[in-house]
Amino acid sequence: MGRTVIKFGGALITEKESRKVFRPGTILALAPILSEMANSGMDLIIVHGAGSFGHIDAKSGDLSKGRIPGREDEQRRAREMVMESMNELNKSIVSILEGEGINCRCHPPREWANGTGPEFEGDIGRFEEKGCVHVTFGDVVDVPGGREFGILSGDHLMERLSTELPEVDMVVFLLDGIDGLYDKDPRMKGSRMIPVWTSSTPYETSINELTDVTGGMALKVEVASRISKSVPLVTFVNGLDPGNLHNLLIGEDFVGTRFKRAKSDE
Ligand code: IP8
Repeated sequence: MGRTVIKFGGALITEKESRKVFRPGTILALAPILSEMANSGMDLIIVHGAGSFGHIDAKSGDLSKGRIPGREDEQRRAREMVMESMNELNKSIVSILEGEGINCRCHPPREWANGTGPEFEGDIGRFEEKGCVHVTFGDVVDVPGGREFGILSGDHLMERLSTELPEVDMVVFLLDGIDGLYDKDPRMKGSRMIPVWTSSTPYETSINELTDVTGGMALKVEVASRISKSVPLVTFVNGLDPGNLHNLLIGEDFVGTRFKRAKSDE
């Protein structure tokens, strides 16, 4: 069995609009499946988003812009708050996973990563150790130069881990209650799930500037598309459908969006 990298989207694991409200039920439902996979030899890496434990406070302190002269104290407080909240969220997730018999090893990015975006610096080799499920998350990190700090998205961690670790053969983005990527807002009448996505597939998405400081669905699609150049199976599936995730992980038919390279990209 090769390596699988899974992202728990922030909207799946928290109430996105209400500051620091964790949704334990979603992880409780997924944990037995992940435990079964990890304990039958699958090398698993979990990346989780921040949801309302990170985006709301990061937004009010404008942390993604880096140091803003005149707002240093306010930004320092916001950074400390986001780091503390992310520790809390990570602890809540890991304690559920460990309760299902998963041996977790956590890698808070502030301790090993520097810079934001897909080119951040940091030793990814630490995720290669066998015998445990590695867990990391979107975080506030130091940034070289005058910016001093910024927000490293879990989606950019997904990209680097999926494309640089050896033998990654499956990448899964778990979404909140939708079966995959839709051609337009899934709440709109007539919207359709896209079963196979290539770079020429049209779709529309919007970003909620109030609750998202990284890139929302558009960033996920961009990252998934780049990962699909080197990983055979890259998917978006419903994080609220554990049975479907199980099918995907054991190689059976599943419902979701599969990212493929367009012929013109080859
Ligand atoms: O939710 C953002 O990570 P993402 C991290 O994976 C923070 O984009 C702290 C807002």
